[in-house]
Amino acid sequence: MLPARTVVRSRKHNTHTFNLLVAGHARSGKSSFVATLFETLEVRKLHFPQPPAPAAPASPGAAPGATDSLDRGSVRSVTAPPAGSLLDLQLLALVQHGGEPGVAEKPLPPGRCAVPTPSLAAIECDSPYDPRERLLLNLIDSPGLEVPLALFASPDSPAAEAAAQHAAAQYLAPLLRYIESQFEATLAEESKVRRNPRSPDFMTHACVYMLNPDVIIAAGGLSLVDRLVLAKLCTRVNVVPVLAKSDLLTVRQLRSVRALVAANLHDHAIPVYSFPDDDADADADDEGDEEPPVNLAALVPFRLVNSEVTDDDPDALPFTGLVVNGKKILGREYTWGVVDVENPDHCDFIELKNALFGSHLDDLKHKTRAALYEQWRTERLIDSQSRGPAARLSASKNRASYVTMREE
Ligand SMILES: Nc1nc2c(ncn2[C@@H]2O[C@H](COP(=O)(O)OP(=O)(O)OP(=O)(O)O)[C@@H](O)[C@H]2O)c(=O)[nH]1
Ligand SMILES: [Mg+2]
Repeated sequence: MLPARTVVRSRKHNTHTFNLLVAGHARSGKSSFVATLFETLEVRKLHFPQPPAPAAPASPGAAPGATDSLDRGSVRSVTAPPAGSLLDLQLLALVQHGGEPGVAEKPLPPGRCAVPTPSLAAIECDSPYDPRERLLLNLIDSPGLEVPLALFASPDSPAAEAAAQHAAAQYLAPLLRYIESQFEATLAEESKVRRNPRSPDFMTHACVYMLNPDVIIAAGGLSLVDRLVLAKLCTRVNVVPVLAKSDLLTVRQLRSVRALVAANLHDHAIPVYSFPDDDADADADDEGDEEPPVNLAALVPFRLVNSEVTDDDPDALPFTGLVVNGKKILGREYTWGVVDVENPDHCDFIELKNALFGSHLDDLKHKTRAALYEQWRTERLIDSQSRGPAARLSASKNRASYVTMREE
């Protein structure tokens, strides 16, 4: 079992906002991961943003380029029924939200999207790590990266390199626009004369990056497109690489593909999120703890399997999961057996979830603000200074406000 984090004890739950982006190869299971993850959460409430009133003027501090997802100022909350299934929850949400079941919104993002798309509702759930804490989750699905397999025939040719650069730039553009618009919104909030201490945390705290094993095998490791995408993405978000569809690999394939990716990340100095071993001391002192701590760094890239959506009963709606021996599990069924997503012997889903939403949540949020946001902000100010007096004025206002904030 993972060691408990230090928590501020109070009768009221601590609520941590966490914004998780899911990106990576096309058809690798990004949307399935979002749906599977959602099924494992103890959902308490769904917070649907209300559309802004049509006549309302734009707020003076509104960030240029900020997306609709930021307009969460007015929110309608929907409480989950006790031990409700996803279907119950969705139906309840639809009814309370005034929608028509079947045609109205669902809390999850759509399965396919042209730009990064957050879940329609912020998901308030129990921390899987500590029941005294709550999470306010935004799960952001995104379009897939098409890795041009034709490039692998002669990967070192100038033409292949140019094509890889082009594919990476095309893929990155909407992702970076999304992540940077959240930084922009944070900067706008910080720059207000009267800052809202309850301003939501817009920033993207982590990105689960899915790698399709067949693409890795065909390219003999991380392709140039992947390396370019990952290197750039890592400058803006904490990237956690995962090996998608690991149920399709044999034990030996899994071992070699995983080692290959880990070696490529190291050799090309791609700064993916490195899991700090901050629990080591606590564990050394804790002799009563029977299970050894999980070495998360050694699990990168995490082996991932998502649940199937099944519809065996013609009278029932399809649902994420399957029924085995009368019991609902999240998994995939084969002629030779069943992969259980939540069984750590089968894949690393639980370790990944515990790391993101539990043991490393604070560190991911801290790195986002202290390193990634600060880096973006510095670049943004230098850029606006080089663009002329008007931009310089706005940059210096930002800086002054930021210094004041630091000193407060
Ligand atoms: N074997 C296996 N198949 C999976 C897994 N996860 C998803 N799939 C299947 O892969 C296909 C694509 O899944 P999606 O979740 O739509 O993948 P995606 O990455 O969102 O796809 P795009 O949005 O089109 O890029 C579907 O047929 C899924 O059932 C997995 O863990 N193992
Ligand atoms: Mg999808």
